[in-house]
Amino acid sequence: MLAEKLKYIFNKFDHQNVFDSYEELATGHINDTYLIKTKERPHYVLQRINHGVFKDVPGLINNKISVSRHIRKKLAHLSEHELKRRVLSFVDTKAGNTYYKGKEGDYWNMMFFIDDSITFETVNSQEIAYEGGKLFGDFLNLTSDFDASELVDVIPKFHDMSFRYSQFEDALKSASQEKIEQAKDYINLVEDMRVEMHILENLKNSGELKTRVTHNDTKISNALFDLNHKGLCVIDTDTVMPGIIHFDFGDAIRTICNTAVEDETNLDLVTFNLNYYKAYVRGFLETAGDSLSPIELKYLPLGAKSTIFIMALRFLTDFLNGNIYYKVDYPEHNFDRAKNQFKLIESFSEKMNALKEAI
Ligand code: GN1
Ligand code: MG
Repeated sequence: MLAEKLKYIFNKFDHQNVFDSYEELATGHINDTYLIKTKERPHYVLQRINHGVFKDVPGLINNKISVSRHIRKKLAHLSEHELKRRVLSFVDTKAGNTYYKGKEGDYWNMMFFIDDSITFETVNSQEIAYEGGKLFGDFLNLTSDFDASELVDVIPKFHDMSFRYSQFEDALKSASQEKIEQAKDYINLVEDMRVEMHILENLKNSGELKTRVTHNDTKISNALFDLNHKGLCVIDTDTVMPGIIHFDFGDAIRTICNTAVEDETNLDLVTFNLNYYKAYVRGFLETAGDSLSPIELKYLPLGAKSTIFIMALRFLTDFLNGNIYYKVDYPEHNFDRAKNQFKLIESFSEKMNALKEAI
């Protein structure tokens, strides 16, 4: 039984609490995440890291812990209580390790659950967009003096467009004729956007856009808010590694400004909300602004477009591959996600001029 198993693993970690019950936190597409409730509190978040996707799990956990430690030092002026709500705190195992490796070769890590906090899958007010901007901007600002070369690349080339195109091309070679036919308009679109979608990678490779600590999964559901909807803490730091800031800016935009969830199938509901964009940009620049160079700033709108596109491309590729990467609820789930993201790009592109002005 899962409860027994989770209790067993929970008790491998160093705490004084009694396992009471668990809830699956099922919004992620890769790892398995559980809220572990204890009778006396605190509650914990116990997570099995997908080691098929993440090849160096100890390295990944080390990344997360070092970045949290760095942020904690920078926020040392806060009270202990406040600090616990503003940055993730990880729990070691009783054996003194940062993770527990189970008999089946699974890797588990655990952190404290932050009480009285909420997340949003979609945004329904400018205030949340603004708070999200402040939070993700602050993450970049607080880590801007962290030496990114100390972090391992948990997924090499994660946001390299050329890598995602080559995975897509491989998928085209092995996909069924039926799937290719089904996706043909989108396949053509991917081809049409090829040059524009490589601009950021070229600037990164030429050194014009610098590499620094980035989160790489800044969807709005990875921002924790307090009950008054004020930003608290950035979570899900599994993909923290060196990168350019544009995909952090962009992934927040991708999820904040979409008027529907990522897998909404009624595409009429999927539009790009310009007011949320403006609110997000305001918050983001308030906190990250000082640590951004003029060229980083200039390419933020393209960062948003490239992030929506890279997700569309990855979902489409996984659909063509027969769903080998993302968790899916039904066979066409990845195709529906891809269509949704392509629709968002269309709506985004119609508003591109206004978006540039906002920066
Ligand atoms: C995956 O598992 P989750 O939901 O935290 C993916 C992200 C995508 C996201 C789309 C390691 O993140 O890149 O943006 O799904 N993570 C990985 O919702 O591939
Ligand atoms: Mg994630």
